[in-house]
Amino acid sequence: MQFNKDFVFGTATSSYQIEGAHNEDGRTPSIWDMFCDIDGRVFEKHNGDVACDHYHRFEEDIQHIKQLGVDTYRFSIAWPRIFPAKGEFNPAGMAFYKTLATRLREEGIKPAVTLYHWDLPMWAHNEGGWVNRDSVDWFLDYAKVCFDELDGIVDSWITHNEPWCAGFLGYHVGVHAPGHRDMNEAVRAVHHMLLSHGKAVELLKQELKSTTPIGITLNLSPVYAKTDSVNDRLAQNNSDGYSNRWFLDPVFKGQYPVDMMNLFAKYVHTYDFIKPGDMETISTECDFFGINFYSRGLVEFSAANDFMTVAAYSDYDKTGMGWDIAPNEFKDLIRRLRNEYTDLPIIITENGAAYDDVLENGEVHDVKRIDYVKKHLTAVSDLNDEGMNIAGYYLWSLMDNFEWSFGYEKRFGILYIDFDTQERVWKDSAKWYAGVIGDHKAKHADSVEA
Ligand code: PNW
Repeated sequence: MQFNKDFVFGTATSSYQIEGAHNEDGRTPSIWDMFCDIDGRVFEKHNGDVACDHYHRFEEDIQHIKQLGVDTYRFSIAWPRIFPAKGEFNPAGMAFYKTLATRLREEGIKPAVTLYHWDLPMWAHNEGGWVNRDSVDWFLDYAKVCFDELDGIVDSWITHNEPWCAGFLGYHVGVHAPGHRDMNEAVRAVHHMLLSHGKAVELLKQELKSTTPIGITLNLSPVYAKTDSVNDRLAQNNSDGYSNRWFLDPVFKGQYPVDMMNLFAKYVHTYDFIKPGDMETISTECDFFGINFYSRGLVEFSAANDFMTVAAYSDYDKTGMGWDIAPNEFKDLIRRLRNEYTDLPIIITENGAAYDDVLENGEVHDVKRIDYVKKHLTAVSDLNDEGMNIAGYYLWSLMDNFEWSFGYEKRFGILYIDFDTQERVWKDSAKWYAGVIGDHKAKHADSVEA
C-alpha cells in the first residue's frame, strides 16, 4: 500500500464512549445516561459514568496520540456539557474542548470535531428529542456556540455521526438511545438530523464565512442478495434503501428515494414534516464526505419483513462483532459513490474491528485487528490508484471504550484499557499503525530531498 504525501492518517473516539466525568463541570444527563439506566438495554448495565476517564486523562491520551504519529484526531463534543439546560450555555464545559483542541494543535495534531455523536441532552429529549422539529433550532444554537468558540482551532467539522444509527437504531429498532420502536418517529428524527446538518453547514460557510472544511459522516454498508432470485433482489434493494439511500439521496440529490417513501408509507402516514426548502438545505454542498465503514450486508427475502430484511448466512471471516470482513465490498461501495453520488473528497472517518483481546505480560497480540486494518488500508490505497480520491483514514478507535449497547464487552481500541486501573497499554496494532505512518512519512521525506 502507498499513499500520496497529503493523505492524512488519524484515529477517532466519541465523547460519551471515553470521557466519563458524567456529572462534572455542569454536565447534565444525555439520552445515553438515561438508556444505560434501563434494565436490559446495555450489556451488564454498563454506562459511561467513568468510561476511559479521558476527561481527566486527556493529557496522557494526547501523548499516546502523538506517539502514534497520526496527523489528526477525531473526537466529539458532548452537547450536554455545552448546554446543560435549554438556552443555558456552560463555559466550563466548553473550556474542556478548548483546552483539548489547543493542546492537540500544540503537539502537531489536527483536531477533527464531530458535533453530534449521539449524546442528545435529556432536556431536549424531554421535549420530544429529534422527533420535534424544534430540535433543529436547538442544534443550531449549539453549533453556533461551538463554531464561535472553536472554529479557529479546529481543522475540520463533522456535523453528525451516522444518522442511520442515531435515527433508526435509536427510534425504530430501539437498540440505541432513546430506545423507541416507532418508524413514524424515526423518519421524522432522521429528517430533523439531516436538516440540522444542512443548516449548520450554511451557518458556518455562509453566515460565519468560515473556510474550515465541514461535512457529514454516514455509516454505509453495501448490501448483497443471497441469490439472484427476484425476491432476494427486492430484499437487497430495500435493505440498501433503508441503510444507505435514505441518507445518500437527500444529502447528494436533495430528495428521499421514492421507492422507500412508498414502502415506509405503511408507518409514516404523512410526509408533511418535509417543509418547502428543507431538501435544498439538506443537500447544501459540503467540503468533504465522511464514511464509516465496517462491513457489508448479505440479505435474503422474507415475506414478514420488507425493508428490515433478514441477514443471510455468510461464510466470510468475521470480526468479534460477528460482522463480515469485506474489503472488496468496501471497494464496490466507494466506486458506486463515485458513479452515482459525489466527487467530493472522501474521508474514511471510521474503520476498525472489535476482537477478544487478551492482555498478557503487558502485551496484546491482536494480529486479527492488524490484518483487518491492513486489508482496508490496502483497499484505500488501491482505490486511490484508481483515482477515487480518498483523502484520509481514521482508525476506530484510539482506545477500548464504551461500545454502546455492548458496554465494555467489545474492544475496538488500538490502546488496551484496563478499566480497573485506567492503564493504557499499546496493543500490537498500535505499534503496527505507528509503523505504517512512520514509513509513509519517511518515504515522503526522502522524496522531498531527492
Ligand atoms: C459506529 N451497526 O457505530 C460508531 O460511530 C462508533 O461510535 C462505534 O463505536 C463504532 O461504529 C463501532 O460499532 C455503529 O449496527 C454501531 O451496523 C452499530 C452499527 C454500525 C456502526
